[in-house]
Amino acid sequence: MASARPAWAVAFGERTIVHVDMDAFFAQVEALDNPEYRGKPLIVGGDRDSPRGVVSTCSYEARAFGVRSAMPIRRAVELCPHGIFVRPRMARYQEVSRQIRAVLDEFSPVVEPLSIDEAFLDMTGAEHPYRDPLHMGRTLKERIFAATGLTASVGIAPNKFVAKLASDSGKPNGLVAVAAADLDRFLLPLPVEAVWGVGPRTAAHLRRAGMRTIADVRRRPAAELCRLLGEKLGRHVYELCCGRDNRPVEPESEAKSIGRETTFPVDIPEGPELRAHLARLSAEVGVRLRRAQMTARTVTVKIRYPDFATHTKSRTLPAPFKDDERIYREASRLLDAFQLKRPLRLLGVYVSHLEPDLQLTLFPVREDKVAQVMDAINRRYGARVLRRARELEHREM
Ligand code: TTP
Ligand code: MG
Repeated sequence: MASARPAWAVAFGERTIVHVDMDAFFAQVEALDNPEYRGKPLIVGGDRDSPRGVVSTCSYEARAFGVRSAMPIRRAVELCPHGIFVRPRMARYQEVSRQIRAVLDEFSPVVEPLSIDEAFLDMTGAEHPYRDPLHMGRTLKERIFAATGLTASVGIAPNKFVAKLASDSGKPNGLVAVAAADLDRFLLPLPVEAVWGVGPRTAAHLRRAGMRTIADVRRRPAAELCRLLGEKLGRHVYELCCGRDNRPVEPESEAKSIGRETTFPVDIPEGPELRAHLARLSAEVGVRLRRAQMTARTVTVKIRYPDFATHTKSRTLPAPFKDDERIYREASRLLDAFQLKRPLRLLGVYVSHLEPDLQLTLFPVREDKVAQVMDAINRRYGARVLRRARELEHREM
C-alpha cells in the first residue's frame, strides 16, 4: 500500500531495503573487550608467529598498511610489523552477533541475515516512525551501538543490490541512502567488479571489450552483453547495471536445505550399486554446499519405494560440517537405519540447518584442502571428472 507510506518513502521507490554490515567486526569486538587495542593496527587471525595462520579481519588502522582478510599472517607481519596480532574468539563474536540480531529483529519485521555481521532488512511500509531515510539509518546505527558498543555501516536503497553497494561505499561507520532518482548517479561511475556475479574473469572479459565501468556497459545494447557473457549472465549483469533487482529480502527459515535426489530407471535393492548412488549424491550435495559457502548441521536421507511410499530420516550433528566425508558417513548410517527389505525407486540426500561458512579462513584443515582441490578441478572441467573411489560402483573398498 504505497499510499499509506510517508512521502519520502514513496519518492524513494517501491521498496525500502536496508543493508547493514558491522565495521571490521572481529577486530572491533577485540578492541571493545581490550581497550588497549583501540586506535591501533589490530590483526585478528592468529599469533604473530603462527606459520600457517590466515587473517580473518583487521582494524581500519591495519588496512592502511595493506593488510586484508584471507592474507597469510606471515604477509601481514611483513606489511605491518608493529601490529597487534590476536587469535579469533568465535564464541564471543557469535554472542555479539546474536545481540545485533535482536536489535535488527526489533527494528524490522523482515530480516535476512547474510553472515555473522551482515543482514538485509525490508523496511517497506515500516517507514512511518522516521522523518527520512537518513533518520531511519541513524536510528538503526544508534540502536546497534547502544546494544553492543560497536559501529555498523548502513546502506538504504530501493533494492538489495544498491543497498549493499551503498553500505560498502560509506565504510567505516557509514550511512548512505540512494533514492530511486539517484540510482544512475550512484551506479554509473562504479567499476564492473561492483556488480554481483562479475568475478575477476568476467571483469577481464568486459574490460577487453572496452567496458570498465557500469556507465560503459550502459552505453551498449543489452544484446551485446548477452553475446559476450551468455544469455543468462549477460541479462543478469545488464539488469543490475540498470539498477533493477527485484530479489526479495528472505527471512531465514529452518527449511532451507541443499539436496540432490535421483529416480532410478530400474528399482535398485540394497547393495553396492545403491551405496554408490548414495556416495555420488552426497558428493554432489557437498559441492553445492561449499559453492554456496555454507556449512550444514543436519543430514537427511529420503527414500521412495516402487509403490511411491516415501520416507525420510534425519540426523543433526552438534557441530557444523561441509565435507563430503561427513555427509556420506551420516547418510550411510541413515540408510542403514531404514533396514531396506525392498528395492528403491528414488534416493535423495539433503543437508539443512545452513549457516554461512567462516571456518575456511579461520581454521584451514586438510579435509577442506582435498575438497577444495576436487571442487576446483571439477569446476574447471565441467562435469565431476574427479570422484572418490567409493562412488565407483561394484568396487571393493
Ligand atoms: P566482513 O564484513 O567481510 O569484514 P569486516 O566486518 O571485518 O570488515 P568490513 O565489513 O568493515 O569491511 O566479514 C565479517 C567478519 O567475518 C570479519 O570481521 C571476520 C570474518 N571473516 C573471516 O574470518 N575471513 C574472511 O575472509 C572474511 C572476509 C571475513
Ligand atoms: Mg563487516
